[in-house]
Parts: sequence; structure tokens; C-alpha cells
Amino acid sequence: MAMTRVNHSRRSTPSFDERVERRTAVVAVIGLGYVGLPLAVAHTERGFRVVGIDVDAAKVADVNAGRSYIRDVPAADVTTAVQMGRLSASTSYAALKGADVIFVCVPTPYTRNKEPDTSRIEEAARGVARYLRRGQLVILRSTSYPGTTGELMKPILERSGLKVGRDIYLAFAPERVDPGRKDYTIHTTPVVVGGTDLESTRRAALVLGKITDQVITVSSPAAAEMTKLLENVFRNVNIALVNQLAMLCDRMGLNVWEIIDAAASKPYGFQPFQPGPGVGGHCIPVDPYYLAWKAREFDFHMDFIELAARVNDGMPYYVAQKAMLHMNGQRSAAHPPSALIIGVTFKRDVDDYRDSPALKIIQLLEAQNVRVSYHDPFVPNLPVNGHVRKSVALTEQTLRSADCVVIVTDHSIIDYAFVVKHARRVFDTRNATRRVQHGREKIAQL
Ligand code: SAJ
Repeated sequence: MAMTRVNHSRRSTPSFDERVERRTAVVAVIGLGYVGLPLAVAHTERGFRVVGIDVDAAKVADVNAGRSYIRDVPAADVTTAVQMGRLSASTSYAALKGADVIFVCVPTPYTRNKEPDTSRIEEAARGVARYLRRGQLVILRSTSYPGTTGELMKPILERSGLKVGRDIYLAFAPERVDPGRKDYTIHTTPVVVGGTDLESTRRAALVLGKITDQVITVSSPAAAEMTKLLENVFRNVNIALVNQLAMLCDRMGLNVWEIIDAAASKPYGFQPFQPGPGVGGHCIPVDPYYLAWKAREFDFHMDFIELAARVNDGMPYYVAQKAMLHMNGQRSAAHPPSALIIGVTFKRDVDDYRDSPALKIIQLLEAQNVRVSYHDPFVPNLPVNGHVRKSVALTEQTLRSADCVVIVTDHSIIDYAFVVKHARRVFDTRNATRRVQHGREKIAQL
């Protein structure tokens, strides 16, 4: 039988595309938070080997031990990925050496005077540049102002001597993770991507298409960065609109919740938003400031963003003021009034209380000598106003002993009929008591 000789000299190294198609490409994820960890696990589920990098050694230890610290990521998924040898984590950027694709998913907060803080992106870019090698693709996913990828990240990466678009590839693909959401996942939420050049866009779209069903390519990283900001400024401005409408309706004796529900019956041209005690989280209240800051560079003032911020930032003050009115007369001055806050996270059914309006509301009430306690099944301990307090049980006693129960976050698992039944007075900032029939005379709404 004739022997077929394999001409080893001709066998070339698999191309980038071949490695992606065969799932032999190694994926690195820098930043293992609520964006990075789900992204890392999603790639392992699609057959890729993933190396995670995070500055937080505790996160790295958890991942390597198969534990999850992100509510949306089941521990079993992390355990499986690690046991299959598809997931490991490190605090060292040296782990990037073997990577073909590098996702950057680090936080982009704002400073005390609400200007962009891109320090973590710059730190990640410097770390990547130290180990960058020809052929690697870098995809920034952290929400930031238009120009971050091309003007900030690209020069740092090119300090390596490698040229973007020729030796290495660079794109921006905004994350669209919505903590707690179950109906849309990382696989079913379309992803937008814009590369610094056609080959960068092509390679990034190829990789993203392995875990997300629909990939939308745009003409540049700045277009993709602006797309994300439009999405979140849209939300922020519309939340501010209904917050302002809520204050007007209160003055006019109208029920804003009824009005929004009625407007939502319009099958086109309207999207309902809900008034609330303020806008928390690290996306919606933050992202608009990134755009307003960049716009000023072009002598352009995004009035909508400033106005929305003024309205939304004012809601905790409005809620505290109304709660005080609702409490007045309940107790003599000898017994300062007491309030029980229900729900302290930034939105329902999540355990994240960072940037939550509840923190400001507690501070404002305590500044008025109100004795404040809270109940939140997702937050056993809450550091606020200089000390850590514990969530109280929701009992007849804790409800009745408060002059006013203030519903700040409307977790689905709370029994609002029980709350209204045993509370003396309720101030509902989320329309959480809309289905409660009895005791409605006790309820004041936003
Ligand atoms: N909020 C209101 N009224 C509303 C909607 C929200 O007061 O009608 C408040 C919430 O209580 C919260 C804040 O605004 O305090 C933000 O709420 P959010 O639902 O926008 O929740 P986030 O911050 O988790 O937003 C995420 C965003 N995802 C990313 O930025 C990647 C956002 O783009 C999503 O559209 C949003 O989830 C979503 O759709 O729920």
C-alpha cells in the first residue's frame, strides 16, 4: 500500500479564523465582574479555553475554586468550566501570552465631580501592551465615551511596537448585560461591534458570533461606543421625564401610575418607564456623564443629560421630604419618628446596593433625626452613613413599630399585602402595592 507522505514543511500554523472555528483559539477576559465572568463562562460553554484576569485576588481564587460571586452565574457553571480545564484565572497579565482574543471588561465609573474615570481601561491597556503579540485581537467592552478605543486604548497598545490593523486588531463591542434579566441572555441579546479597521471588525464579529446569535457591525469603535451611550442616555432621560411627571401629577392630584399604564396601551410610538426614588446602578446614572463630558470637547452641551441628572438626582430628596410629611404628627418630638425602608438595592431582585437611591434617602432621613431601619432579603448587612446595619425581619412588630414604611425597591418576593396590613403608614415609591386591596387608606404614592 503506497504510503502517503505528509509534507510537514507545508503544514502551516492554523490561521486565526481556523483557531476560532475549531475553538482552539484561547480567549482572555480582563475584569471578572458582572460583565466579565458571564462572558468568560459563556465562551467555555461554547468550547473555548478561557483565561480570566482580575486585580482582585479573591475573585481569582473563587474562579479557580469553581465558585461564583455573580448572582447571574451559577456556581455549577464555573465549577464545570474549571473541571473541564476550560477556565482558569490569574492576577497576572502574563497569562495573556497564549491568548488569541483579549476582552477588556473593566469598570468605567465616574469621579466625585462626575467626570469619566478611565483609569482601569488605561491600566488594562498597559497590561495588555506588555504581553501583546502579533495576531492578537483586543475587544474593549466597557462602556465609555466615543473615542476611548481609538484615541485612548490604541496608542497605549501600539507602544508595544505592534501596529493596530496590521500586526494586532482592535474593536469595541458594548456589553449589554442586564443584571437579573432572564428573558435575554448573552447568547440572545444582539451585540454591536466596530473595529479600528475592516480586518479588526471582521475578526471581532467572527469571535462574537460564536456566542451571540446576532452581530451588528458598525463603521468604527466610536460608532459602537456612541450606540451604547444612546441606549443608556435614552433610558436615563425617559426615566427623568416620568419622574418629573410624577411630581407634577402629585401636585395636580393625579395618579401618575394609572396614567403611564394607560399610555402604555398605545401599541406604537410609546415606551413606558416608571417613576422611582432615583436612578441607581453603575450604568444608567453614569454613562450619560461620559457623553456630556466628551460633547463639551466639541463645544456642545447635552442639556438633556444635565436636566435628566438634575431631576433623577433630586428624587431621593423628594422622597425623603414626602416621607417626612407622611410621618409628621405620628409621634411627639420626644419620640423622633421612625421609618422602615423596604428594599435598598438599586433595582428589584438584585443584590447590588451600590449607587442605590436608598443610601441617600437613609442619609437624608437620619439628618432629620428619623430613626431608620431597613429590610432587604438580598442585603443582610448595609454600610451606610458611617456604620453597618443589619436587615430587620419583616414582622408585624417591625412594621407596626415604624411611623412610616417606605418602599424604595420593589423586590418581587416581598408580600406587600402583609406590609400594608401591619404598617401604620406606607409611602410607596414604586407602585409595589398596586394589587393590595385592603388598607389603601394607609398608602401614599410617589
Ligand atoms: N429605573 C427607574 N424607572 C425605570 C427603569 C429604571 O426608575 O423605568 C431605575 C432603576 O430602579 C434603577 C436604575 O433606573 O435604579 C437603572 O435601572 P435599569 O433597569 O436601567 O438597570 P441597569 O442599571 O441594570 O441597566 C441595565 C443596563 N444595561 C447596561 O447598561 C449594560 C441597561 O442598558 C438596560 O437597558 C437595563 O439594564 C434594562 O433593560 O433593564
